[in-house]
This record gives sequence, C-alpha cells and structure tokens, in this order.
Amino acid sequence: QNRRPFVVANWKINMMPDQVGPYLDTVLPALVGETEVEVGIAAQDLYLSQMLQAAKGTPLVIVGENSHWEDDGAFTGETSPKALAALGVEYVLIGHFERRKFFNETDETVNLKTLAALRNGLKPIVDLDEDLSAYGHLVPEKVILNQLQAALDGVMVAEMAQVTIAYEPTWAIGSGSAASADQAQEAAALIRQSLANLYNRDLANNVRILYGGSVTPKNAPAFLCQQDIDGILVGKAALDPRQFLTLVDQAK
Ligand code: G2H
Repeated sequence: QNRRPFVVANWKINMMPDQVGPYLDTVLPALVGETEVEVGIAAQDLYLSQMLQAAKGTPLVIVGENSHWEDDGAFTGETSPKALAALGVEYVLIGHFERRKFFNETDETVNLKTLAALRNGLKPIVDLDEDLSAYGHLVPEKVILNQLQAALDGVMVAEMAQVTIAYEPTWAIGSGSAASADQAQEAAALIRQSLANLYNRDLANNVRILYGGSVTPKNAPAFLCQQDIDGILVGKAALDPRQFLTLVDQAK
C-alpha cells in the first residue's frame, strides 16, 4: 500500500492578490523537509504562476481548480489542461461539487475532463458529491457508485496511479455540518470496494481517497484516522494558513 496522507486546501475564489504571498510565506517554511504528508493548495488560475514560482523546490504541490475536456481551441473562459500541465501544475480538481452545482457539470463532462487531465499528464482529484437530487430515486450508495463509475469510464489501469478520489457529500460542504467520520469511512470503503470491482484489489488499495466538507482542526483527526480515508480537502478552514498547517500536522 502506498497511500501517503494528502492534505489539500481549496481556496475556491477566495484570497485577494495581496494575500497570496503572505499566506505562502507562513506555510512554506513550515513545510521544509515534509515527506510524511503530501500538501497541496488549489487556487484560481490567476495565482498559479506565482504559487508555482514560490513553491519551487519545496514539498508544496499546486492544484488547479478546474480544467477543460479539450486541450485547446475556442472555449472562452475555460482552462486548458495542456496549458496547466505546461505551466508546471501537478494536480487538478475535477467535478468539484460547486462545479457540478453552479456550472452544470455532469458525470459525462467530469469523465471527459478526467480523461483530458490524464492525457496531459495532470493528476486529477476526482470529486464525488453524492448529490441525491441528480438521481431521483437512487439510494446514496448507488449514487456514489454511479458517479465513480461514470467519472472513470475509459481510465486505464496504468493511469489510475495518477488518480485521487475525493468524497465530498453535497450536504456537508460549506454547511458547517460535516459528515460523521463513520459515515465518511463507510463511503470511502464503498468507493474502494467499487474500485476493486472496476479494476482490481491491489489497485484499489493504492488509490487515495480524501474526505471533504466542513473539515476543521476539530473534526479532522476523526476523519484522518479512518482506515479508508487518506486525506482531506479543506475549504474554509484552510483560508487561515496557521489552521492549514495544523491540519497538515494532524495528518501525520
Ligand atoms: C468542500 C470543501 C473544500 P469546505 O467544498 O472542497 O469546502 O471545507 O468549506 O466545506
């Protein structure tokens, strides 16, 4: 098993230009020599070059928040996965709950974007949001499995080493009420079992599964100690660099 804990801040469209430098000035010195936990920050495209520059030679990995399913072309306002990779970005969030909810992303576009990210050498962090409303009659377990299967359609065994799954139930995001650690573990175990069914057990045991949704330093330890949860994707609580570092410490 090779599942190094992964702690990812998701800034969303928070942070003003003059806050990026000071945030990194707080976080980067504390990450010197960090090998136990992989640490990432997802930020809007505007800041990625600056962040890549600052993070050069440090353990911090930079994460895009979205990328398109085409490599280039006439898609005004979108982000090219090819350009993201060329810039030096390592990971990209695909199908975040907010993308699905506010920007009409579907299982189909999430799949196309996942394939495009992989094709361009980006490591996708594929979000499953367990949005019950999108499936009407299906029970939550079935929703999550449908989303997983749809997102990974056409992803080869060898490519799965680049894929991280994030379980972010819609009902827990930004709401202040996180899923219970037991609920999250149950979902993560289900996702892992389903990866074993779709691919094989060995592969499933090596895919990292993150929990996201109202994670704070208070509830993070309970998630992080679950058997099938390999890290956290954190919005609000990670906007404060000191809290983010606390979360990183908790993942050790
Ligand atoms: C879920 C999460 C980060 P928050 O969107 O992806 O945000 O921690 O604010 O619920």
